[in-house]
Amino acid sequence: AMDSSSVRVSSSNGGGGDGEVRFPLSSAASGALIIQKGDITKWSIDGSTDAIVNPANERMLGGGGADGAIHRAAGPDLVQACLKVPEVRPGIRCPTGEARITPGFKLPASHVIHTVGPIYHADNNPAASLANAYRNSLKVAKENSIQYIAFPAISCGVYGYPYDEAATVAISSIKEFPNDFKEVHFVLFLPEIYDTWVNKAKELLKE
Ligand code: AR6
Repeated sequence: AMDSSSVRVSSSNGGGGDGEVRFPLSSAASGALIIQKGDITKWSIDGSTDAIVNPANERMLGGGGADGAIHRAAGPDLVQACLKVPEVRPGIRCPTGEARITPGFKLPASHVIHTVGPIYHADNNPAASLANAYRNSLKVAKENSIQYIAFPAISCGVYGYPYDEAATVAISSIKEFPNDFKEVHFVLFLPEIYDTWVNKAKELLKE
């Protein structure tokens, strides 16, 4: 992220995980998909305009899981910025499958893109909703000239999405944007999800 006050030693593995695998997103351009283990609240790319994606809920005022960790790390300015996002219906700032952007405040990343994945067992078409969450996050990033973006495994925690199905949707959705980003990262907390994502990327991003 933009940061003139300190020098960071590591650049692209702010998650601090041990595993990191890189896949090309297109044959022509330099875009890459990078899958790594770690904590998304620690992620940034030094000196760049970057964003982490927050797996939020429709109220968009914080919660548990990664959402809670992101709000704690960003500090109280984040919920204040979220409160300024207009409600589209009473109590709802970000309907399932949509995305909204705020600054990152105390996070190392300069922006947070809030999106809402489906509740797996409550959604009529969870695959479509999850694909929309990824696509709309990438669209919002593009509109804000963000070249580096990091996703967690949206809906794979509290929202109960099966890991293998989620990996298919996640990686297929990223593939729809082969030339728009320098790096799209997945920063994955759980080893089992990391392994699932790496295997799926090998399958779907084979040259
Ligand atoms: N960095 C990376 N991944 C993380 C982190 C972290 N710091 N913390 C958790 N994960 P979840 P959802 C992983 O439940 O399923 C919240 O209450 C976690 O292991 O955070 O989309 C919201 O307010 C899991 O694999 O998000 C919503 O109400 C993945 O992130 C609801 O949960 C997503 O798990 C959203 O549920």
